[in-house]
Amino acid sequence: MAIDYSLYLVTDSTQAILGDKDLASVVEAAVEGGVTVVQYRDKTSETASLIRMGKRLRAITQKYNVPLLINDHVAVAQAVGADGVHLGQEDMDLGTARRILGPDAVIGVTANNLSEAVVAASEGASYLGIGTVYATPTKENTKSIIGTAGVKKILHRLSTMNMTIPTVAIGGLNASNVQRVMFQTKAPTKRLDGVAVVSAIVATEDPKAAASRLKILIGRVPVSM
Ligand code: TZP
Ligand code: MG
Repeated sequence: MAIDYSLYLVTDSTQAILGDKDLASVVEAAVEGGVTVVQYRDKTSETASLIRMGKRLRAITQKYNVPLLINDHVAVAQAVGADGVHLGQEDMDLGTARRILGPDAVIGVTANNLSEAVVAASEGASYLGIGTVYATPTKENTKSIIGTAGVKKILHRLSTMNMTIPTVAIGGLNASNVQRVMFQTKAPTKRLDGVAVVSAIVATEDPKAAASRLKILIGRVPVSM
């Protein structure tokens, strides 16, 4: 089944981003607004609580027929029946995750640079999360800010290598820059399949409206081009 990566929601359970809202309600509203993939990312909760919330998110994503991926935790993905996982460079290696989850699992990998992108693509990642595009308080690692130029460079290399792997950009993306990121990074045979956002949806009072606005923007060529 081909996945629509166009508006990829990454969750955050911290008070700073989620506030007092219920994560499952935010995810449901976001999916109603047009989010096409959900990644459950929770860096602090214990396994039991990850599984509890993961199961709630599984029920919601199943209802709307949207894929659910789990950040970092392959065992949690299995326990909740998620479609797959998203792995950073510091997480379980792709081959091991693939052996555990099987050939049909969706396994995404974060790529901060050209070599990480090419390695993950050739080792059978299902998609790449490319970033960090812009600095963001949601993830404090300013050394790997690559900008639109960095994203474009990676897409060009994948394009020249005829690598058709889906790609999403991540990091500091919001309604004021997603069009630019989508359209200024295009390579001859390769463009971003979508954008991944955390705070632009999770930190808003109206996640449904935020998602539907982003969805419109990413499909529309900016007037300035
Ligand atoms: N990986 C690179 S940046 C980032 C992740 C998970 C966080 C992006 O958060 P936001 O709020 O969409 O900038
Ligand atoms: Mg990780």
